[in-house]
Amino acid sequence: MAYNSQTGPTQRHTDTWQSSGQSRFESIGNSNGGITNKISEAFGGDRRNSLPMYKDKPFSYPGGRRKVPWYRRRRIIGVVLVSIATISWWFGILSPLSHLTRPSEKSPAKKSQSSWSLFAGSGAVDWEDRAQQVKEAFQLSFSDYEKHAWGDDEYHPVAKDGKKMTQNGLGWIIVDALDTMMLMNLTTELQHARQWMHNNLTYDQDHDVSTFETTIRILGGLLSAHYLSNSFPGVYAPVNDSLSDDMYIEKAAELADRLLGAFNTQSGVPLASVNLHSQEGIPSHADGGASSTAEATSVQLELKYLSKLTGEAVYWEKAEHVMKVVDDNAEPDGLLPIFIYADRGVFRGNNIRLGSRGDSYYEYLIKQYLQTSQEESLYNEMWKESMVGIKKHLLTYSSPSNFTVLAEKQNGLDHPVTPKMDHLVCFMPGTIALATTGGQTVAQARRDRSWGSEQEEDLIIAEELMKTCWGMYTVTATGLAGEITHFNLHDPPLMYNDFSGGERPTGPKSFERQPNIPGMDSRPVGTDDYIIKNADAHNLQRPETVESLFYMWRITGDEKYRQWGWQMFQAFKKHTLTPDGLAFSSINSVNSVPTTLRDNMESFWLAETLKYFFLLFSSNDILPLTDVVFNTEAHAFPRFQLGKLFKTGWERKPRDENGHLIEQAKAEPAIVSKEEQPDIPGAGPVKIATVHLTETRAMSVTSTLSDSSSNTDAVKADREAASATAEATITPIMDEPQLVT
Ligand code: DMJ
Repeated sequence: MAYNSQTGPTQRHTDTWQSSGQSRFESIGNSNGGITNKISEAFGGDRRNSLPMYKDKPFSYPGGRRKVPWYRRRRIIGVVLVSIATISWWFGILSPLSHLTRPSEKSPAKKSQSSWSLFAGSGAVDWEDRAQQVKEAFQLSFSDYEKHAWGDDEYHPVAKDGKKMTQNGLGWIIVDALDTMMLMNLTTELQHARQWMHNNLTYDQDHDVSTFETTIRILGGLLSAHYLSNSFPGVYAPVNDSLSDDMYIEKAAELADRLLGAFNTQSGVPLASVNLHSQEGIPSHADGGASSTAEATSVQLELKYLSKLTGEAVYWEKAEHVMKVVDDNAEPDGLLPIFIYADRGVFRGNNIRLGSRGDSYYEYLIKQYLQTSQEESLYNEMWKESMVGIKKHLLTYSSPSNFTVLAEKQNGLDHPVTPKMDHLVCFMPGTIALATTGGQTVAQARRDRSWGSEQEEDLIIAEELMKTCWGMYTVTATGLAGEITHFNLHDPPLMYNDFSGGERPTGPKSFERQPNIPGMDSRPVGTDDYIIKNADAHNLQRPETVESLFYMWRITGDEKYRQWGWQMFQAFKKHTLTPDGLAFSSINSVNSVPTTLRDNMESFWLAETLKYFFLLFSSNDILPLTDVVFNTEAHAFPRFQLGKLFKTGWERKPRDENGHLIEQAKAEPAIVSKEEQPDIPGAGPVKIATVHLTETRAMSVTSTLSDSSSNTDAVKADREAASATAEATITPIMDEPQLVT
């Protein structure tokens, strides 16, 4: 499966891929479901018969018992509690004299609870009710948006207004939320969304969008909606409208064809943005025109699934080829700098992190391996290499409590670590656990012959990092994490590889605070380890920690992860609710109560954060981890077999024992002039004109970039500013609603 950089988005591999020979849009126009037939062929006809266990449950699952939502119930509950307390007091249960009459209540057994005693005995917890409360939070957020900004791509829940990216809007919020509505069985909301899509949604709009964000949120949302509605007919919010379920895949294919324009570069690495109408790629306005590594390498699950669905090879090839270009750089220990030039496919600078711009590269390595049913071993190999690199270079320990920290190397692997974690890094505990067991429970995986000390070790890393991410929540005044957390380290830093096996430091066994007694430290556990700078203290309703809690719960079965999630959900309810009590917003500081709202609802609040809360509290039978992969925006795709139509179209270049390419010592002369390498001391301004683009309109943006991104001092300043969130909260495209990667 050779990559052809000249292959345009409309060119099809009709012979190889058994296309109908018609344009897709012709076949889509056929309401008899030509595309559906193709799809069921691609997956094998029996797919629809293999429904999971929860198929037997009623549609109202998992809740439906409660008619009054929690936000209306609060007052009722308050009245009931006051009444119970009064009656109890009257009859002596809480009476000051009760100890005289009810001594047996003070059983010693009640005192000897585990370190998680706050939650001990939680067999009685009604998790279905908690899932129902998450569903109600979604309904609240969504109905407020429906009422005040329907069809807009951004929403301000305090001002009660929104904004469209384009005249018609791109469905940024609606499409991202489709599969959450399905999983929550929100039929009315889903029908409304489908009607809007049918009447309004077109991607032929003259607008520049982020290649990555549009792929993970919109393409991912459409594909997941297609998967849930077609593979589980009648299960997830079955709708009763006249619209075809093919709508999702038709729009997905149309959108993907437009996005492919971003891949028409000399190397095949996609440009940061693309114009949906002209289908021309556009380089980043910052970062020397380079694309983010994570962005270029986190479109593969979506495009490959689309290829599998449609039988069209072009999406698969374009996405897969990026992986080859990246891997041909043979970066040491599988750790990649966070920027890559789309023209030559070489990295820019030496900044290495698993936070913004780096994160989902690693996530998509292991998920590509799982997506194709573990048939493409090279992605697993790449993931494992990265894990070795993470252990060797990035894992360190906080002082004084020894939380495991997944730090950054901002100036290359030979330089000291920067003890900083973006909240984004918190996808890692769950992803490591997923990689370790392949999605099985630990108990199941331990029975496999392939299980050994490496897996046990990785599982401990997952558990320890999970603690670290949870600590980001417990140390703040609101119980919510800031955007970025710094750590105090030991001096000199203790590194993971300084220890072996059981000698490794571990974080606190418990987060329980000491009672408020003079002389005792009653501050939250980890207070001296965590540093949250004022500029980093905002909370954007991000999902990564609850995402990991969901994986950790499913994989380990340890209920503390559900309990942490419940505490976190309550903190969101308490501190991010708008003054009218009808919506939720991101907030300015996790350390000041009462909170001030940023007046923005991110689309991933609906697509990811609330979905993961819902799944964490729901039955494990919903979307078993052994059957699906979630994309980086929490959209669910099925795992599938390569089958006859697909195969891995590339091989890794051979390396020596040190990971260096054997043929040419890291040659492929990536001759990068100083002009183009602002990370090199003394380098001058960057001209985007030096990015050699094929068929793009890049030449129209030849202006010299502003000083702030073009010289060494400024780059350093930029890096510091990253700490002040500039990189974690980007707005890469002008006139576009805030996009947070
Ligand atoms: C989401 O859009 C995705 O999870 C992405 O990979 C990272 N940023 C946000 C959520 O924080």
